[in-house]
Amino acid sequence: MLQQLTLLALGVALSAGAAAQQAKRPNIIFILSDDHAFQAISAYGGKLAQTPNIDRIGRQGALFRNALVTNSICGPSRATLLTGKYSHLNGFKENGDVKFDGSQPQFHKILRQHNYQTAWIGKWHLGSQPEGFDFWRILPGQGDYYNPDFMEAGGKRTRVPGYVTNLVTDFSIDWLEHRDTTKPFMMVVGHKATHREWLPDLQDLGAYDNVRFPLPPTFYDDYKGRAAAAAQDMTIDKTMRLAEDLKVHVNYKGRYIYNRFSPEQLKTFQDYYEGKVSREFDEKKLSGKALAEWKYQRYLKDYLSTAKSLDRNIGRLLDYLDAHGLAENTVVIYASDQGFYLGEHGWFDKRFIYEESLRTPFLIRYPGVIRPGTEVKELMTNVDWAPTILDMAGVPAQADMQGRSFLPIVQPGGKKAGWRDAAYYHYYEFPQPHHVSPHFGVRTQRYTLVRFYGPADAWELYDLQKDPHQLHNLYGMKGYERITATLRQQLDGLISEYGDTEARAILDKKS
Ligand code: SGN
Ligand code: CA
Repeated sequence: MLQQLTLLALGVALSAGAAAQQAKRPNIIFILSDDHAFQAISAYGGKLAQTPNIDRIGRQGALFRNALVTNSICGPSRATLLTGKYSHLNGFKENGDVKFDGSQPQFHKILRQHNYQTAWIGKWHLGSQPEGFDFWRILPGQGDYYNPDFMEAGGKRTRVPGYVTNLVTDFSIDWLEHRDTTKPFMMVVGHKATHREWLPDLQDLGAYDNVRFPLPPTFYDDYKGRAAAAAQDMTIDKTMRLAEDLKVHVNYKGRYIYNRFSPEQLKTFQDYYEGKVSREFDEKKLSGKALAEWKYQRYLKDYLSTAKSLDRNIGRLLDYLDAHGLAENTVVIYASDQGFYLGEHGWFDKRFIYEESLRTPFLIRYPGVIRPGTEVKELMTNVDWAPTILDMAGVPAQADMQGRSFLPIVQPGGKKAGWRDAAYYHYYEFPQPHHVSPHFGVRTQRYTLVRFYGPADAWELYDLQKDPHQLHNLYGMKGYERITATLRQQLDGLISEYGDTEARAILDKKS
């Protein structure tokens, strides 16, 4: 009897403890933008633009210098966030026509089982509809910048007047306003910005007109010794379209994105792009390098003007948290689905294992746990995102998730021993839309070793310390035999660890 009573008392004590623990469980907001390059974020030292609100997250928390993605395109990155798994296991390797299998385990479903209220708002881009959220309201496909359609559970699809970044923020705040306040929450805010074709909000048109951006040192890369880089179709010079991308004499009637504009929106837009940009283009009569450089300037102006609204809206969300007493107990993460080229190697787009698209911005504010101004150099990848979020909620990660919680390495006095010293990457989508040869590889603090397969069938090796711009492929060069063998061993180990049988077969067959 006594024993029973003691057990009972213990049970009460435990559940009170669990309740206290539960009360402390943080809310989590994951802001996930699209194609936003770290070079365009001032917290990363980028000089191109000021991003005071994104910077604020890092200043009050941590900034990751080596946050890498495992497959640098949109859908696959989101599928990895949801599942904590590489593309070959979650089944979403390319954007294409594939549909994400939403019946599989995902981090938000686990949170929901543990009493979290969950939502995904904004860009989703996974072909199928979200499963297992309390609420979702998404952009169909890539979504539109102006007067976009939104979809909700039950298939309701409505066109909403306004600019996409403002709307996604409005809907996110609206969900917070109406949430069940007895539960902690996890919300993903998925932005379309800064995806191609880079349509800024009307108020930001011309925001960078008086700026001349420096050409990246690799703008005129000749791709010597790099067959895949030479074969791509993603240069500003040749691939970027004057009309659709840079809005020079757009066929406004013929393009569906402009058919969605209201007459007032269209007028403001045309006043700028016809009256100013296209007129300047006509007057200059550029060709050759001068034209490529003009395109680069216009690209950055549109891209950064689109990002300006993104930063402003992130400020709006942070202000909401402040004003409603939520900032202290809410983790805020800002990340992009991958990095992006802003003229490096002459490119826009992403896909390659090279630095600008491999590394993605990642900043996190976690009051009371992460010390303000923390900088993390360890290799973290997007398979770590789901296990980390579960860890923050005090929930064990599902056993077959392939990442690890990074909380131990980001906390004061962080335990860095035993953290990964090499990250694995595998990109698949070929040939459309940018003709980037599939490849897999390994990235350590200092080196990248990559195996391209498909039409460009070759190895590449880079020493990031000596060659941060990755112009010199050292593979097969004298003096690099030992490091190549070490990296090759690491690559083999990772392929086995993650169970990438396709990569294994390619290595076994051809090398
Ligand atoms: C579209 C773009 C491509 C871009 C992909 C994938 N072309 O196809 O430039 O690489 O999306 O982007 S566009 O003419 O339609 O803009 S992702 O972010 O969704 O992976
Ligand atoms: Ca993207």
